[in-house]
Amino acid sequence: MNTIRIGAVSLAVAVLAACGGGSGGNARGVEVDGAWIRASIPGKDMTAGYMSLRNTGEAADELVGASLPAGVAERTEIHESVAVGDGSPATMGHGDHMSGTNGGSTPPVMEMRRVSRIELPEGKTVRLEPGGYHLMIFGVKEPLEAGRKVEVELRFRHAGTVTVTAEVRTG
Ligand SMILES: [Cu+2]
Repeated sequence: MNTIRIGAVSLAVAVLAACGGGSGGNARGVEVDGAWIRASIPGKDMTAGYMSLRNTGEAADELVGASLPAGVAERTEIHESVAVGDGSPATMGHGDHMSGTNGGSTPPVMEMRRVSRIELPEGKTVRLEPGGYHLMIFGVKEPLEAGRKVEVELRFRHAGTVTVTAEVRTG
């Protein structure tokens, strides 16, 4: 009997410790800072969102999804911008016989791709910023003007759903 009681007590302590983690208050283990959305240009219904994510928990987590209120935008994806085509013949756009002495100095082209998640190692800060990871926001219903505040719902594999307020800025 005694051993069972001890087991139950230490389990309770472990649960308390896990819940007491994120002192920032708005996330169990993930703190979100500096969220902003780029003001959209009239006639374009696409824009991007940025922020920094700090995993204050004791284990790795992942950002797996995000969304804006349905009245603001239709769909939000997680994207990554990457430099591609650095000197590869395919990007030259003419002929397929390279002399081989060119040195391959084609400037890299920035391209973005959808990713299913962003890994958040414990104790680390991962930034969503121009030229890197970002939230791609599609189907913006009306132009998002600077100064406006938009609620962004973030879904983490372990920390669950966290809602933050992002400010719309021009850059
Ligand atoms: Cu994108």
